[in-house]
Amino acid sequence: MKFVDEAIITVSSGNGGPGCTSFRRERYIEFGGPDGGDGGNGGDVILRVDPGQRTLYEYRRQKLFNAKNGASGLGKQKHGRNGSHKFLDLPPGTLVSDADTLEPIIDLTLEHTEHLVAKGGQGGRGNKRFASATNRAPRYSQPGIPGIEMRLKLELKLLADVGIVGLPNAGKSTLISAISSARPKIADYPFTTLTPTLGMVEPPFGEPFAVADIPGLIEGAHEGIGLGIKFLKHIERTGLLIHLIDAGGIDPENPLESFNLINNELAMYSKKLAQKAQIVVLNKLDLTGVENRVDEFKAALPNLKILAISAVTGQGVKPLVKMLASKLQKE
Ligand SMILES: Nc1nc2c(ncn2[C@@H]2O[C@H](COP(=O)(O)OP(=O)(O)OP(=O)(O)O)[C@@H](O)[C@H]2O)c(=O)[nH]1
Ligand SMILES: [Mg+2]
Repeated sequence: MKFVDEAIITVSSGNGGPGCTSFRRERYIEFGGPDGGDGGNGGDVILRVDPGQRTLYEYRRQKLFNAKNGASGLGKQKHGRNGSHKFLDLPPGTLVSDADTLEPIIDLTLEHTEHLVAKGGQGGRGNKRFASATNRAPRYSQPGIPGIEMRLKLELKLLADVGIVGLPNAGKSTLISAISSARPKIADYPFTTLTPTLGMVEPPFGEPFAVADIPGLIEGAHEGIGLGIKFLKHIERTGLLIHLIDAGGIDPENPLESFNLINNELAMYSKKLAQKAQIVVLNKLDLTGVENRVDEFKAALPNLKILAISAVTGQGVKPLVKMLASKLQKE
């Protein structure tokens, strides 16, 4: 499913440096002519497309991007140095708009390489430029033109790398809250989540990746029962699934009941979903008495690597993130 990753940032181009008022001073010449140089131009803010980037993650962390100011002009007709440009590297597919008017500015695609969004202010002219036949010694030089500040809204349609599947109430939304900055509603009743939420996860190594929390699946989801079917379609395109199970709900008589139910729903929906790599995760390890259930579950699936976590206390969550990162890296 395509999700929208968003960031609002502020960019400002550099101020133009002021022109200089100065007069030549040489030995034996009492009144030298004007020799004040121009101020440097302020740097521009330029958007660049970087095909290697996939998320706006960086732009959620850093919010201010300034090009440098132009330097003042100097005597002896020296120009001030131009301020350096600020380049922002963005992933292809980023829609950039003015955050205040919501007017679109540019939809960056691979065909665009660079796009100037905020031009730097021009440097002021030095007094040398104002010399004329009637005014041989102008005492006037221009100030630089100020740069422009603007707020940009960045939006990127993003494909989730990992989908979390499981029964309602398994703790899917709690898990995405534990591993990303997403904050979906969490509550102790089924069908709390009605629409998918996307969270960006920053693992200790490798690239940030996007995880989708979708509404819980129930028996008959593939036939359209519950909310499931609408969202099964979307997780078909993720690289990896987390199959999340409430360990407290494991039936000692039939430990794989809910695990099989979900897998059956996935398989009935599509072969592709059934074959997708899964990480099986037992949640709510903090509840008293669940350890036995975890053991029973593991004993029923001896050949599968199964993680046990508590999305609430964070136990086992870091190893899960590392495992996701390394599986995604291998893809
Ligand atoms: N004790 C304990 N409770 C948990 C844990 N994870 C989630 N819960 C609780 O389980 C309930 C359901 O959590 P959610 O995250 O809303 O579950 P969900 O899978 O997103 O549910 P749906 O959106 O309805 O499919 C909430 O009361 C959570 O506080 C856990 O690790 N330990
Ligand atoms: Mg939920």
